[in-house]
This record gives sequence, structure tokens and C-alpha cells, in this order.
Amino acid sequence: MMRKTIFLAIQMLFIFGNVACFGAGPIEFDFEQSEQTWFVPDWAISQDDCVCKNAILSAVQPFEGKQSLELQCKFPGNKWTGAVVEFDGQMDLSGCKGISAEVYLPKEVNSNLLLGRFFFTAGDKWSFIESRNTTQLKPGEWTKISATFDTTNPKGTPNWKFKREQGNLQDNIKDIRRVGVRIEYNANEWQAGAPYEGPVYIDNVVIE
Ligand SMILES: [Ca+2]
Repeated sequence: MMRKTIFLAIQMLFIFGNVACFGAGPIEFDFEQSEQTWFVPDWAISQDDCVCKNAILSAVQPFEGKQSLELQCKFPGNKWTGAVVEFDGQMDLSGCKGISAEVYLPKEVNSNLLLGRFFFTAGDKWSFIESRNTTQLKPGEWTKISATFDTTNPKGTPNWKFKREQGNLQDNIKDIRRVGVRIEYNANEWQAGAPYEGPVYIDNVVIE
């Protein structure tokens, strides 16, 4: 019941929030009151290459305010792995220009192979739509990651990867079902880095 109430409250927020993208202000997740239904999805918990199994509110390293979202990660460093969190809530993002978030890597991360990227799950075919662009994350610093929706481009949304039969971001922009952030350790057998077990922080996710 509690979860349903929270879900309805979020839905209401985004009915209002949709208007925001047409000029009244951005949609923001600041993690000051709650996780705002950001969590590690079941599919990531069950996948070996997804190395974050839990996300919690934390007061250790806020970008702004008093709290941020802490991803509890365990990167082996010798192969590709990712830490995934998703926002669960159906949204119409038409009129919005893009998304950004602040990501903090602790200075103990001894590697320059970590990247940040956004993805969406959208439409009644649950299309998986992933940003082609990544942003390199720097240990000991907050880094802003961002992606533009580019939905007015007559050629579609070339900066996003998708399955042709499921439609691109432009086709699905009125029916976004999940918003995801993935922190990727871009290692492979030719390019390895130091292992890292510890937190990565996310704050100020903004859709505008
Ligand atoms: Ca915050």
C-alpha cells in the first residue's frame, strides 16, 4: 500500500513535471527526502557484469543539499562491468531537451577507465534505448554527465542506440517507463585497471 501511494505521488509529480519541460522548470531528483524510486533493478542484481547490488541514501558526499544516492559497487577492474540504477515511473518527456546528473568517484578509485552513461526503457515494447555518448569520470571529483534528446531532428535521434523494431527515442518519448544511469568500468583483456570496492555517488539528476 505504501509503495502504491509513493508510486501515485511520483506519477502526480510527473504529470506536473511534464509541464516543466515546456518552460516552467526542470524535473529534478535531489535525493534529499528519499530515493525517489531510484533503485538497482532485479535484472541488474541477477547479472554477473552488473556490480552494484544496492543503492542507498547517503549523507557522506552530497553534490548539493545534505544527501545523495550511494551505489555500493565492486568493480573487478579486469573486465567490463557496470553499476546500474533506474528510476521507475512512466513519463511523457516530450518537450524536454535532455538529461544530466552529477557523479562522484571517490579518490580511492585508482583508474581512468570509468565512464557514465544514460539509458531509457520505453514504450509498450519496453524498448531499451541507450546514449551513444559517455563521459569519463575522474576520481576525487564530481563530474556532470549529460545527454541531449534531440527529438526534433528529422533524421531521428542519432545519439541513441536502439533496436529498429522497437523504435527510437523520438518514437517513444511520450512513454518513457524507466530512466537509467550506468557507471561503466571499461576494462577488457587488453586494458585492465585496479579493482575498486566502495561507493559511487549520484546527485542532481535533472531532465529539462
Ligand atoms: Ca542532494
